[in-house]
Amino acid sequence: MKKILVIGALGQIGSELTAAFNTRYGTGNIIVADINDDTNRLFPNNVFEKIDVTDMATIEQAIVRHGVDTVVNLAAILSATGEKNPDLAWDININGLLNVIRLGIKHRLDRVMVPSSIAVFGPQSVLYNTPQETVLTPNTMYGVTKVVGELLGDYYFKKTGLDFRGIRYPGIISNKTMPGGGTTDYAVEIFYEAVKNNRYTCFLSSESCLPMMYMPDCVRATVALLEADRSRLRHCGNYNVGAMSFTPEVLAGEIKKHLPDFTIDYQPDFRREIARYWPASVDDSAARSDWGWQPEWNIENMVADMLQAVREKCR
Ligand code: NAD
Ligand code: AKB
Repeated sequence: MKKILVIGALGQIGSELTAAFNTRYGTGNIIVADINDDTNRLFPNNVFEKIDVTDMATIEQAIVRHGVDTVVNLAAILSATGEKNPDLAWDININGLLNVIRLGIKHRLDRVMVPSSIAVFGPQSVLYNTPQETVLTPNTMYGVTKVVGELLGDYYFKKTGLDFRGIRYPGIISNKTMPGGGTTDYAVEIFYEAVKNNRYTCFLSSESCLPMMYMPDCVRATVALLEADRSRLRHCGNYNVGAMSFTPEVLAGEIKKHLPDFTIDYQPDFRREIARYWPASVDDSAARSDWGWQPEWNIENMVADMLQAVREKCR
């Protein structure tokens, strides 16, 4: 891993993962790419490439021009947006991923990372302590693309030796860049509404329990898997990782400890149906034993930290 191309670097995860890469590997070794321009000047000191992940030629030019040996592809359409535009979700999540895989094989890249999601699970999956290896019958196009992505990574690893890696992220909670059209987005929005208005109307129901993770843990997990010795990895793109699980009601209760007048009400929409078949918690024993996964953040310290950060942002 000497030169890393991060595609989709301006999104919720990319904006913080790329900053961590800059610190860890050196800004000169990280090529920032996105379909959008870096108008917010998130990465003024990195080389920036405007790349549409569905356009293989522009990715290949960047790989060759910069001597890239590792690609982290974060470009995706998430669950809620994917239900509104399933063709676009397929195009970006699958054709984009195939471009990265094909170029990884052609240019003999050291490794390729593409995240998966708890969205791979569906009505036939066990909902509590969901095993890594289980029936995967997602009922969203996003989930379908994530299952196919995991299978493609596994297939090309076995056929060609391409070192494909991925984590099934839970809902990611963060305060730098807003989430981009998912079902777990409520767990970020709630903090901004709590700080600004002391109230929040939730699009899930009070009892929708989902696995979640705070961004510092997400970054640590991603770096740990990326750096892990391949010989210790028994899986490719489908590592379950857990950190905390809660319902909107429990999260609101935790926020109330800091803001006693905070109130929540519920107007569930189509996203409640998506959440219904996602796990409440996952069994991440493979990640723990293969690459030492261990979460550091729980609901209590995450809520305290989020409220402080969002208060400062909204000042
Ligand atoms: P995001 O929507 O916040 O960011 C995606 C980025 O990709 C954006 O900057 C967008 O401009 C860019 N992009 C979109 N289409 C593109 C294209 N055609 N070419 C190049 N760039 C394009 O998403 P995120 O939350 O940062 O997710 C990153 C990855 O993690 C995705 O694979 C997602 O499925 C996965 N994931 C995220 C979460 C979460 O809670 N954030 C949970 C599970 C899995
Ligand atoms: C979404 O809600 O779509 C994402 C995810 C869990 O993959 N946050």
